[in-house]
Parts: sequence; C-alpha cells; structure tokens
Amino acid sequence: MPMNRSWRQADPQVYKIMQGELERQKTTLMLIPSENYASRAVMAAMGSVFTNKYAEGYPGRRFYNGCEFYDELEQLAIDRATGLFGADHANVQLHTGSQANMAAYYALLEPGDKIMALTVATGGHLTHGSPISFSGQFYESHFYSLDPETDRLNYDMILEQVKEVRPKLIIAGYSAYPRIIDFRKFREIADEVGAYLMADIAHICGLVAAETHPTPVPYADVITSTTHKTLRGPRGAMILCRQQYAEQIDRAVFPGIQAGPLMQIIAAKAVCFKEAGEFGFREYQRQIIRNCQALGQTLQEQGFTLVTGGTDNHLLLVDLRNKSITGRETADLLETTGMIVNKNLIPGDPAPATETSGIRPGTPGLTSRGMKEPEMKLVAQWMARAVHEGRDNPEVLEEIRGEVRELCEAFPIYEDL
Ligand code: DSN
Repeated sequence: MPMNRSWRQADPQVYKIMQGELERQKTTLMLIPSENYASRAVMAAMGSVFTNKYAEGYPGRRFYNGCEFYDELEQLAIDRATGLFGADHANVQLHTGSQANMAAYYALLEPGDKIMALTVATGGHLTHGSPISFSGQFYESHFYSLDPETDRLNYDMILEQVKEVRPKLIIAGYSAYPRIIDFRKFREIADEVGAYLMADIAHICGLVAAETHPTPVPYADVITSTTHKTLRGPRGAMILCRQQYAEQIDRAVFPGIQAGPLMQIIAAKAVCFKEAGEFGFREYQRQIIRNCQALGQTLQEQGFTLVTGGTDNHLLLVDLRNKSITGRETADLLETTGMIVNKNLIPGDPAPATETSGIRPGTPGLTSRGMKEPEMKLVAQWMARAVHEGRDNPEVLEEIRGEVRELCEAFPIYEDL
C-alpha cells in the first residue's frame, strides 16, 4: 500500500467533501457558542505522526514500548494545563466532555449515588443526570432549579434544594447559561451537605484560562472541560483536580473508561494550552464577551427577548416566543443566509427539544475571525431582518446571504488553505 500519496491523491472523494466544508466555514458565520476555529498549529498537531502509536498508561508507566516522546509530550501537556489553570493535577487523555464527566463520576461515586445539577431544559448538559444519558441511569439524579423570577442561579434557593436531596456530588457548569457562575457559593453549598463539587467548565474554559470568568480551581474538587470551545483547541477534553483525587481520576480514565489515548490530540491540547497562555489570548476572550454583549444589545433593540436580560459570557439565550417562530424554524431560516446558530430550549419552554422556543447564538468563532462590536451590530440586524422580513421573502434572505458573504471575505479564516 502506498504511504506517501497526498490526501487528495489517496482519496479524492473525501478530499472533495473536506473542500466543501472548508468553503462552508469560509463563507458562513459560526454563531454556535460551543464551536470555534482551531489554529493551524493545533490542526497540524492533530494530523501528525503521533497518531501512529499506542501509549496506554501514563508518562513513565506505559503498557507499550517506544513511548519516550509520548511521555515527554503528555507530561508537557499536563504541566501546561496545570500551569494555565493553577490546578494541582490534570488528566489530558479524555476523548470528549461526556467521557470526562463519566470518568469524574466513576472516580468519586458508587452506582446509585445522588448527583444534582441543572436540567438540560434549564441549561444543563445531558451528562448531568438526564434520564436519557448514562448519568441519569447509573446515578440517582436530582435537579436544582433556576430562580423562576430571574432565570438566574439563586444560591439561597439552591442551598434549600440541595439540603432536601443531600447529593453526594453537585455539578456547577452549563451549556446554555449566559451569566457568571459563583463557584465559591457552590463550594459553601456543597460543604453544607458534605458533597463533592464538580465544575463543568466546557463552555467557559477559555474565559477561565484568561481570567475573564472567575476560576473554580480553589473551590471545586474536580473540574471537567472540553478543549475545543472557547479554549480554541482540538476536539477533546480534560479533567483538572485537587491532588488528593489525582490517582482516583487517573485510574477512572485509564483503565476505567478508556484504553489507548489519542496522542495526536494530546499534542494538539499541548499546543492550545501554550496558545492560551500567550499574549493576546486574554484580550481575545475579553473581546468574545464584548462582542456577545454588543450582539445581544442590538438584538434587544430589534425587539428580541434575552433570557436573563443579557450576558456576561460568550453566549446569548434568545426567547423567540414574542416573534411567533420556533427555535428550529429560526435556525433553519438563518442557515439560508449563512448565519449558523443552534436552536435551544429556554427555561420553562413549552416546545419540545426538537423544536424549542429559543436560539443560543455565541461569539467565540466570529471573534476568532477578528470581528468586533460594529460587525456584531450588523449580524444582529441581519438576524432580525431575516426573522422579521425573510420568512416569506426569499429575496430578502438572498440579499442578507450576499452581505454575510462579503463580511466573511473581509474577515477570512485559514487564508492559505
Ligand atoms: N456540545 C455541547 C454544546 O453545544 O453545548 C453539547 O454537548
């Protein structure tokens, strides 16, 4: 079998599909807050020779020979992760955020133990105890709620709910919550009932690394995260924890729930941790927030309702009920204009998850392209115009599509690809 053909020569069919995707990414606006553009360096690491080797185990304790560079690589990734976040210990082998959560539970809990989080419908994640996920089937899941008046975390209310359930583990960290999370308050709540505190910072990881969101490190026993969202690394995950849980966590990851680590992804994680510590990353994260606030403010000026009235982070939750259009319809409509958003449940949503009454736009991707507040205003105006005028008017949608293309050309990605 030839080994040295280019991708294009070896498989023109897959190569062509990739080219289509590259063109899509170049000419559309990435407004899904859990997505981002990895740097060329991160992508190169993912496509490197590190993909060719098994390295089960940990640095200095491998079950395969020939791991000298893998030990050096993984230790570097661990050291960079602990240095970046100020954590005692890092496990960088997790393939996904769901697996990071699974490993954290596996390390700290027995089957049937009580866990407590927000529901998916109020901003939590499937792996936070949803009955359709392993987390709601292997553990006894309970949920605290948002304050019905404000749709925000109300720590006094959560304390009361936690005291009733007395969970063994409390999860703080969400997929659709636009406000600051007070991890110190969650620590106090966990201490009241002797629970572990797990922070799932998948969404806000970059903000935390840049100190534009308060860190959970002094307060949480275990922190799980993906590495590809605001952190802008490869598609993957990690766990940070206190030293006292390091061995339990490592054992839960390997051999507990995973075998061979994806060393090429660990290489890319190392690169992204370095990039996140570099000059410019903090300003990038600040701009993500400023952009999100500008996007939200213009949407409000256009008559849109934001859950909690605004945002402190990288995402908005837009309640579309006053616009007589569902989240699914809006996301499909905006896609025709090149603005890619995802539908999302809003607190108390009367619609099912397949339809929803909300969308969840976010700004990490647009900010990576170099866009600032003036561009956010344009994007919000186009979103509003599409919803207000475009539903029965393909010409309006076509016009917006043209404007989106022009904006994308003015803020290119991967110029030499
Ligand atoms: N990928 C997460 C998000 O979009 O928030 C959900 O798993």
